[in-house]
Parts: sequence; structure tokens; C-alpha cells
Amino acid sequence: KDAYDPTSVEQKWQQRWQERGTHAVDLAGGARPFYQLMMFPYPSAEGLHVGNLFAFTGTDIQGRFHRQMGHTVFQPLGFDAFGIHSENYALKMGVHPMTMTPRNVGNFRRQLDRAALMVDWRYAVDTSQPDYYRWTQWVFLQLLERGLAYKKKAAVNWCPTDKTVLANEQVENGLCERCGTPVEQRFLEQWFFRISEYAERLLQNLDWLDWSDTTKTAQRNWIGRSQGAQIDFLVPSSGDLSPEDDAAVAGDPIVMAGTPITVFTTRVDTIFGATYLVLAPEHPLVDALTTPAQQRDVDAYRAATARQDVVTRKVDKEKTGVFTGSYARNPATGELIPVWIADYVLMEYGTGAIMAVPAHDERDFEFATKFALPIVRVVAAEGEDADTPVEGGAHTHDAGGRIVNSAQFDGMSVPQAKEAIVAWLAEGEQARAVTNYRLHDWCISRQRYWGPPIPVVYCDACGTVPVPVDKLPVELPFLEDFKPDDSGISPLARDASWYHTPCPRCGAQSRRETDVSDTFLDSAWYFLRYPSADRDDVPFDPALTKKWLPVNSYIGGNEHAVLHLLYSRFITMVLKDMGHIDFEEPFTKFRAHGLIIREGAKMSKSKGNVINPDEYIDQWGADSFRTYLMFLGPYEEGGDFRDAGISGVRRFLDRLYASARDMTTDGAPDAAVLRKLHQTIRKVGDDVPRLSYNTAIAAMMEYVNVLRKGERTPHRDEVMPLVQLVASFAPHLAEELWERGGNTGSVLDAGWPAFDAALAAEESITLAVQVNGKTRGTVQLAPQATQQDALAAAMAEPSIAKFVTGEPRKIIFVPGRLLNLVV
Ligand code: ANZ
Ligand code: ZN
Repeated sequence: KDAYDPTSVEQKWQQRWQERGTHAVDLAGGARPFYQLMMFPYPSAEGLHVGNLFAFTGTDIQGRFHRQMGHTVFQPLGFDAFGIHSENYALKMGVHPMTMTPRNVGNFRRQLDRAALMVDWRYAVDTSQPDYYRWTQWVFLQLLERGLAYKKKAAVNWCPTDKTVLANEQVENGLCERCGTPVEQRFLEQWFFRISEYAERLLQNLDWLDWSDTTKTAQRNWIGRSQGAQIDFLVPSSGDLSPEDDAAVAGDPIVMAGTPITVFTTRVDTIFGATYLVLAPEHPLVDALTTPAQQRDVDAYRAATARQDVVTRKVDKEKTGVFTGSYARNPATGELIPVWIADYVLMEYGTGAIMAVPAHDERDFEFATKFALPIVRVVAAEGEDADTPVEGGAHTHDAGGRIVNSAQFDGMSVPQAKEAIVAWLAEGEQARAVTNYRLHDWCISRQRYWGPPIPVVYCDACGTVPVPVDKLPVELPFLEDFKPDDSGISPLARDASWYHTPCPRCGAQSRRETDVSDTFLDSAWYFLRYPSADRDDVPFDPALTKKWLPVNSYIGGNEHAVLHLLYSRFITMVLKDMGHIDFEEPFTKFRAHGLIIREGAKMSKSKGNVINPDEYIDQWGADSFRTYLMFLGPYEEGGDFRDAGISGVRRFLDRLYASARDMTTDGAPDAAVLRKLHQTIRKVGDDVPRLSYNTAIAAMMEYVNVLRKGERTPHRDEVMPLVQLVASFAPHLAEELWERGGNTGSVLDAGWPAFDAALAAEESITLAVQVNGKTRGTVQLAPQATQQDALAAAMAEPSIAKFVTGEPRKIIFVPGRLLNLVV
């Protein structure tokens, strides 16, 4: 008898699929469109690793399953080829990225085909090709036109190893996400996108998106909404000084008289306890507030802060700071309080200035203790009063407390006081309720080579001029030496013949922008491009976009839960607002897959524990490998890759193969086998759409065991439906067996096996019967039997009935499991 030989089966079907165009999708004509998206890979030189294949296979199963359910499925794939990943690799290998990228892409495609991904390559994208980035530049110009792209000099994260600016999202615990180097602060002119304007919408829409909760939570935290107030503390002019003001205060030179210092607080209820102000050292008012006597100290402190990297800045360390010499009036108490600068206040958050309430904020407490600033209690908990000293640390758990030392607000709860005090200060126009977001504008410029040049030109006469859309792409020139340097200027500035260009407006000699855009911009719109990847005239065709988008189902790694997904949502909203598309959320459903672990560690190139899928596929076949990957554990959690496990999966496919080889068309299928079959159809059909692949595979394995039990000869009608169930996992084998079963055409287009609930129902169930908690026997019942049925059956059984005298005092009935009679 012939045995399952994956190599020949897989070669045969790879070729058939090619010839028959099985994976080609009719975008214009196909009915019931279903857009299944997977996160596209960076085409690194080593080729695909098992982690990639785990992600893609799990997505491919969704795509194939939906096709079996009668959808036209579009499941494209492409390459996120621009960016630091590829560029750093090219630098390391000494190969130019323009040479390296197509080579890697070719290798990836070979591997992806081998793994049987249902991809129509006519719709592939490569973000580093001019026919793609031309439209990335177009997206940039849309934002520029809309006033959502702007340039400003800003403190930015600078990676001294990669020699480039990083977005906040690319800094993890103060380290460069790519190379782990501590990130420094630099002051550079950068292009930004105003994503912060979309913060509320990005937050609100999360409520109705069908996304995994962990992903939504990550996005919510990133957006970081805080409800609070802005309060103005005025720097008094000498005329505003009253006799009560401290003589020393009045004697100091007062700079910036009348200027408000605006703070952001979430605890306006504590304003009577605000005993000093703190500004970020970078705050624009610092210079004007600093008195001559304090100038040297302030300058030294600011210089020291500027030298600090972000890590040191953000860790909770010993508090430092310097007095500016100026005072401002607390609008609640009327008192003058000193204005300090300290690095624990960050310029990027809120207004870059705080009112310090040492009694109720931990960092303020440490600071006040160190610099002997007054600590005034304004909230009292149970058992405390206005005079209870604040000792040993701030009292931060104020939820149940009462306001004290706060004039007319004494006795209020914290929430009451919040409202009342803002209203009171708002009358004098010294406060307003505000919502603050942690989300910053998106810095999109990179002083690197391997990205799309930002399409603007600087002209002495016309200023910043966008490159007209019909002049796109601004092609990335071939630069022999593309290595970044420490200057903070992009390598593109080295090619004078490239960056000197006539102004598109007046024709005068002008200069191109030499920064390229962030890779995250490439991937923030790629899903829009896929259906129109073959079009040169438009970024995306309106009719196709209407038909195929938003994406029905998106699967990808949790490492992109914040950045990539948030940016994609933002760009989609902007394009909607500009009338280019008619939806504002790109991904209706998103699920994050888990990670494959090996020997307890995440599989990664840097850990050197990567598995080469080619070797496994050579040895076991792609179908076994795919199925094994999906059997490792719950798809959304991932699992541990063990070399031994794959043989069990292969045995399952061997037995399936043998079942189809040996099956008969004589007679009729066995009733018990049919019951198991229909139970399996139901289970796999339930499990696959909720990504529970491992349990679906386990169910199919169980069914094969029933099918082959005692070397019985299975009936054709018992085998063929299983071939359909397994088709999304083991696509080559399924096609082969489908054909052997006398069918023509792809199993993918044969629909889903018919499910019959009546056939799936258990004929009878076994119920344990207890008397006074002791098992006395069992009865056979219909699965839907009631308590009364069960009691009758038990009483009909003499071996049980003999223990029951008279009416039972109590009956405990667990349907399908147990009947307990208390007598
Ligand atoms: C007074 C106060 C009293 C505060 C109190 C807290 C407790 P979230 O909730 O994260 O938004 N803050 C404001 N801007 C800051 C900045 N740029 N750098 C550092 N800290 C800043 O935090 C809001 C609180 O963080 C604000 O409320 C402010 O301190 C501080 F018992 O104001 B609070
Ligand atoms: Zn000009």
C-alpha cells in the first residue's frame, strides 16, 4: 500500500495551484468579499523564521476557512522593506539595501509559497519601491495640505548608535527599541503629524471595535486621557503686592510681572495645599522668571538636565531642582509661593508646569522635604483632622477623605471640591477644566537614508513648498555611502546634485528636504494600497476600496498593538476627513497572536535560538509543519516549540492519508462514526473562527482514531468531510485526498461539510445515580432527559430502587451527569 509522501504531494499541488490560478482572487467580480490581513514582514536577510510562519499560518487558516464558507477572500501579503531594520542589516553586511532588498524579498516569497500561503502575488507591495512610496509621499502631502504636518524644533529622542531620531514609541524604558542603547535628548528641526488632535476620536472608537481587550487597553493607556484643570498662577507686579506679602518676597526683583504661569493638575481640590510651583527646566518662561541672583544656578541646572538621557530623567531618583528667584500668587490662598525648576516635571506633558502639593503628592513631598518647603495638609482621612501632621510621606489615598484648611470648601469630599473649586476659580477666569492626553504628536522625520524622501522643497523666496503630486515620487537616489553620521543631518544631504532642485513654484534654485519619513508611515496605509497595488494612476481605487475595506479581520503581533495600529487608525481618519475614503476605522476586527517560545525564551535572531523552517519542511512536509505550529498551544497565547512534537502531528496526517486510501463506497457509514463526525464538524467550525486551532486539531485527531478504530475500513462519506475540515491546516494533503475522492476543483471551493445537529446528538447518556451520596448504579437516558425522566428510570432499576424507601426527601439533579436522592 502506498504511504503518505508529503514531498511529492506538496510539489504536485504547488504546481497545480500555479497552473490553475487557485490563489488568484477576482477583486472586481468576487462575491461576498472578505479581507483578511496579516502584518507584513520586514524582509530581513535570513528569511522567514518560525515566528513569522506561526503568525502567517494562523492568518492563512482564517483566509482559507472563510473561502470555504463561501466568501471571496483577499489575503494579500507584501514587504515592509524600508526602514532601520533593513538599513542596519545592509550596513552590517556591507551590501547596499537597493541590492539586498529584492534578493531578500525573492527568498521570502519562495518560503511563503512553500508554506502554502493563499496569497495572490499580483497584489504584493514593497514599501521601498518607487511605485509604492510615491503614494506614501502623497499621504504626507495630504496631511500637509490639511495642516496636520508641521515642522518644529523639538527635544527629540536620539539614538547615538543608530544615529537617528526615534519616535517616543520606539523608546522602551529609555532604551532604543532597535539596539538597546540609552536614548539621548537632542534639539532638532523635525516634521510632526498632529495625531494629538485625534486623541479623543482614537479613544472613543475603541469602544465599538472588535479588538482583543489587551490591545484596546494598550491603546487607551497610550492615549492616556486625564481629566483635570489648567490653573493660572500670576506673577505679581510691585503694585499688586500687599502688606501681607512676605518682606523678602517683596524685596526681590520681580520679573515678568502679570504673566500667568499655567499649570495642569488632576487634583484641583488640593490647591489650598499648593505651596510652590515647579516648571520643567525647558519651560519657555524660565529665562524671564530667573532673577539675576539665581541666573548662574538656573543655567547650570538647565545644562545638566539637557545632558541627561531620557532614562535618567524618568527614573524615580533623588529630587533635584533650583529656585528661579520669582514668586507667583496662589489664586486660592492669595499667598505668594516660590517658583522652582526641577527635572521631575516634563516639558512634554500637560503645560510643563505644576502646582506642587507636597502633603498629597509623593514626588512633591520628597522635593519639599529636601528643600524645606512648606507642607500643608488639605485632605483628612478617617481619624485625621486639619492639624494632623503629614509625616513619613505624602497622603495620596484621598478617595474617602474630607477637605480641610481650604476656607469655604472645608468638609467637602474630594470629587465635590474638584468641581466646586474649578467653578469658583473659573469665575475669576483663573482656571478651566481641561482634558489632557499623554499622546504626543508623531515625529515622522528620520535622519537616515533608507526611507521615502519627505516631498518638500525649501526655497528662499517661497519658503516650504510641497512637491506637486504629479512630480511624485521624489526618488531616493542611489548613495554609495549611506551610513548615518553624528551630525543630525540625513545622508541625503551628501548628494548635492540630488538635493539642489528648482523650486516647483518659482523655479529658483532651492533645496530638497533631506530627511526621510518614518517606516511607520509606510505601514500606516499599506492595507489601502493592496487592492490597487497594480494601479499607477491612483493610490487606491475608489470602487475597489469601497468594496474591500475596511479590513474584515487583521491578525498580528502584540508588539505593534500601540504604534502601528494607532498610526494606521489616525491616517485612516485623516483620509476620511479629506473625503478620500468613507470609513474611519481601518480594521473592524483585530486579534493578536501569541509568540513561539523556545527553551523558555522568545525566539529571536539576537538570542540565536531561531528555527529554520526550511529544514522542518524538508523533513516533515509543509502540511505537518503548519499543523504542528497551530497545535503548539492556543494561537493567541503561543506555545513552546519542541522538536519532538511534530511527529505526532505527522502521524495524524499519515492516518488521514491511509483512511482515504483504504476507504470504501460499499454499504453505509456507521452511525456511531457519523455521530462523531458531526460533532467534529461542529467543533472545528466553532473553533477555527475564534482562533482556537489547537482544540480544532485535537478534535480532528480524535475523529481519525474513531475512523480507524480496530483497523476498520472507513466509508467514503466518513472520510471526505474530514478532508474538508483539515483543508485550511494541511492544504496540499487535503487537495490530494479530495481529488482521490473523485472530486474536481479545489477543496477550498467545495464549501463546508453539511452539519446535522440531530446526527451529532448523543443517542443516550449515562447518568450516575446516588442514594444519600453513595453511587448505587447508572441509568441510560436521552441527552435531554428531565429530572422526572431520570427519577423514573432510577426507580425502574431494582438494584437502585431497593435503597429507596418511600418518597425521597430531596432530589439533586445535574443534567447529563448525576441524580442524587436523599432519603
Ligand atoms: C497637583 C497634585 C496634587 C497632583 C496631588 C497630583 C496629586 P496624570 O494623572 O498622569 O495626568 N503633572 C502635571 N504635569 C506634569 C508634568 N509635565 N510633569 C510631571 N508631572 C506633572 O497626572 C497629573 C498630575 O501629574 C498632575 O496633578 C500634576 O500633579 C502632575 F495630590 O497637580 B498634580
Ligand atoms: Zn520658490
